[in-house]
Amino acid sequence: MHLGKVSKVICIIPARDEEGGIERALTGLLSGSGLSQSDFIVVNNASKDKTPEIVKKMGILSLDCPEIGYGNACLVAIRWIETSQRNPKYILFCDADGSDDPADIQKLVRVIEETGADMILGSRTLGIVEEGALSPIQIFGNALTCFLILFFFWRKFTDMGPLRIIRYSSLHRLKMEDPTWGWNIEMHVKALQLKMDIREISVNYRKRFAGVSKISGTLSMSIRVGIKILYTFFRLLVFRVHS
Ligand SMILES: Nc1nc2c(ncn2[C@@H]2O[C@H](COP(=O)(O)OP(=O)(O)O)[C@@H](O)[C@H]2O)c(=O)[nH]1
Ligand SMILES: [Mg+2]
Repeated sequence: MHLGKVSKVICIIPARDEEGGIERALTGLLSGSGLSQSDFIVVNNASKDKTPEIVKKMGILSLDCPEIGYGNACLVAIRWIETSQRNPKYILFCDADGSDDPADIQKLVRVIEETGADMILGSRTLGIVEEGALSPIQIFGNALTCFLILFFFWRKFTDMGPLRIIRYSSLHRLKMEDPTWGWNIEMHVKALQLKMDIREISVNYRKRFAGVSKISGTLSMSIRVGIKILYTFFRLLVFRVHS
């Protein structure tokens, strides 16, 4: 039912065990993002709950990814887009837990259209963040990564948030491959190395509607994710993939 439909923007939503809040999150996105039902792709992997069933019941495309990992889920969606007859202009990444403000999606689309930039990142540091929505370790990790980018690339960013929009043709040039939590930093560093036009706008952020965070939910996981992000950053600096 989705094949052949033309979308200017396709929004990829990785989701894992989000049955408690995904219906509310998607309902908000459908009414407030300016996108239509067929513009969304939810990618589920390893969910032990009813996440995919809820998504399908809402008439939204739900893809299954055989291997766990945020990056793997994004790659499955990108491959699906390539093999479908859709040829979007932009790809947007958004979380499934209701943390993002749907109105910010409209803002991201408007700004990338107006500026002609390659990628627009949503910065929570510049926006309104509900108390407790970001853990102290997440705030520290984001600040550290922004400092590293400033140090090595001489470019100032204020957040490493997941809500972002990128030109589809630019995304292709990045040859994304990280299977897990290195995904966002890989996108950022490769785009910097290719001297793409990257900008930030303010976005709001709130606590997830339900369930527990898989990334920042526990200290040990936060540390593991942080190490993975730093490892990905330095690996990309050393083994520069692009000419
Ligand atoms: N497909 C997929 N999605 C995931 C996985 N882990 C987390 N997610 C999704 O990625 C988004 C961000 O994860 P979340 O747990 O909220 O982390 P945090 O907000 O960064 O602390 C949510 O939409 C999750 O459902 C995974 O292994 N596979
Ligand atoms: Mg979250």
